[in-house]
Amino acid sequence: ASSTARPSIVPPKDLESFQEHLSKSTRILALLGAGLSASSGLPTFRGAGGLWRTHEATELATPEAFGRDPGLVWQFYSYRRHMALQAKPNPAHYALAELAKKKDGFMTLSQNVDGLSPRAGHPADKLKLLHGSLFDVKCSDFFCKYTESSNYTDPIVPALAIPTDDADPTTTEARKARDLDIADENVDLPEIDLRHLPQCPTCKHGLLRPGVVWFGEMLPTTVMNDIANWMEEDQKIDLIMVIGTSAKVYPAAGYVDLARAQGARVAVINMDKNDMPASGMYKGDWFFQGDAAQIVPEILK
Ligand code: BV8
Ligand code: ZN
Repeated sequence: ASSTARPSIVPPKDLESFQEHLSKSTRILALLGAGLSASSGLPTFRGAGGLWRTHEATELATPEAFGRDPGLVWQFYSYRRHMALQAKPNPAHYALAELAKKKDGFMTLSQNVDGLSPRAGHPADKLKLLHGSLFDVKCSDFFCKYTESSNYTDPIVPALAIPTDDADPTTTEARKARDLDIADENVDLPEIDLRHLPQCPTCKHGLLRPGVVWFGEMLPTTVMNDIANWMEEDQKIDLIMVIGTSAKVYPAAGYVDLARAQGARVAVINMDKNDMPASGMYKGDWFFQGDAAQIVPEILK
């Protein structure tokens, strides 16, 4: 592709005042959401084609859903693992990784489970994955402590291979179509035998589950503690960049107001002005509208 730099979409005076503040900032946070990976080809959640539009969120991203139908939930996550592995980090992932290497007091809080920030070389000690990762797996048995990180096997087990047409079998559409087929009962639904789902190698009877935080689950305590230590009361925070997120999911979204309470100025990078909740965050000091993949490298340059 031609390397001609696309014309800047950042208003020059905003860019200047932001970069002036950034250069003087020592303690900086970034809160990342699905919009950051949109340009890498991964669907967001709420937008058009978003995962919560094409799937029933509560039907898939909860412990109850896994208890009820682990095969369906694993198909959903196996499909997302497959898509995330096909995707590549975009210039915004790299620009944030570079900033993390350069600025000692910079900490990234990511809601994304797609593994793209780690693949962009983002220093691990400066990247807190609030909602886990598609590539971590752990035992679903409460007492078993088995966990595995960086499991990139695709499909994770043969039974979870993606259908050849790359179609996602867990969309509401696909499930309705199957239900309709079953209605004329000459279709045997490819029910997945639980024994063919990922099994725990340690406790022998637990099913492995995706190492993501589901709705109703606590965020990883180590992550919460690390962030609490970093945000210890007395230290001022100079800036929080809120990148590609509708900031509706808590406690992740709460970090914006916490940062503001410690003096942080707020820079919002989002494709869509209206999508931002009219929360405290909205009174951002800077609002850069457009594709994060284009804006982030520009404002961090
Ligand atoms: C907990 C992993 C309790 C799994 C995820 C009522 C009120 C308040 C809270 C609640 C409530 N009811 C329930 C709750 C709690 C719940 C919650 O917040 N629900 C919301 C929906 C109201 N939270 C929880 O359940 C959390 N746990 O509360 O535990 C507890 C406490 C103590 C003890 C025990 C239990 C756990 C939440 C974690 C859920 N897991 N992910 C998976 O991925 O499958 S959440 C998932 O959805 C993401 O991680 C992310 O957090 C969220 C999606 O948000 P975004 O990333 O922002 O994506 P979205 O599509 O919404 O927005 C994209 C944005 O980008 C848009 O603004 C768009 O304009 C913009 N954009 C698009 N393209 C671009 C772009 N911007 C720039 N460039 C582009 N190209
Ligand atoms: Zn186990």
